[in-house]
Amino acid sequence: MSTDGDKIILKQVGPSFGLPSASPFCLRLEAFLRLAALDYDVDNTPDPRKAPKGKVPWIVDGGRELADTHFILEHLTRTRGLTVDVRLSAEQRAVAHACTRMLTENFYWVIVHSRWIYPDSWAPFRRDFLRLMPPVIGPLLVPMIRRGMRKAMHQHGMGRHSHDEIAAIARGDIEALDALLGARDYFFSAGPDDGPTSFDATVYAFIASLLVPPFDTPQRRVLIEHARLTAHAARVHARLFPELPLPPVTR
Ligand SMILES: N[C@@H](CCC(=O)N[C@@H](CS)C(=O)NCC(=O)O)C(=O)O
Repeated sequence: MSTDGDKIILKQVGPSFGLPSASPFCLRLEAFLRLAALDYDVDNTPDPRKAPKGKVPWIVDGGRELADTHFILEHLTRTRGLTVDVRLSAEQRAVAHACTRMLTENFYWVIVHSRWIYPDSWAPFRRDFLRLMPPVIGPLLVPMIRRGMRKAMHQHGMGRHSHDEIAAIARGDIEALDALLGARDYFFSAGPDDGPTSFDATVYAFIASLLVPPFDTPQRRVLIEHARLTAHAARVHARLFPELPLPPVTR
């Protein structure tokens, strides 16, 4: 960890499943930091209870703690005068905003279901997740976290649907993103000079989080049908995390 007060410190859940973080929100933020070429150090902490809002990720910037990816992206864009999104029109920003909400408030729970709830993926997910936990108390904490996830899924509403209905909900979000991307390399790009924007980083984080962990779930099978979207995730990953080649996607 850096002692340099000017460097951003990213507090996040550590790497898992071949991705830089087990958490889609942490992945969103780190992808953004890299896209914007900001200098940062990572502090992998598995305990969201230490976070200002009890959730990961959060950052320390100039000694100040800041939570929530939405507010962090806004803060960094404003304080660093970032230009990663300048090529987007007002209409494109509005669509990106709505789709970001779809990913963070709806699709996130599709991912949670595929990891914490879907019966066939539970054993392999538990095995991988345990590696992020402290050795002795980890196995005791995991059932408690799973109970909390079930409760949160129920309160959100996603947890009241059947597995097939959750796959149908995932299909709606996936088809919307796939249609919006079309044959382009990056969202809303008009040609080869248009690189990724913060929206590409966000879509990448949530799509890769369902795609890469090798848990065979109905919603992941739906995603694998959409080659343009999965290729987009691989493209963004290769550009932003070249040191960590994406593991081959297996069924
Ligand atoms: N709105 C937050 C959501 C972050 C979030 O839900 N993080 C999850 C991990 S992916 C978390 O910390 N969950 C722990 C909990 O809810 O207790 C953001 O955009 O940063």
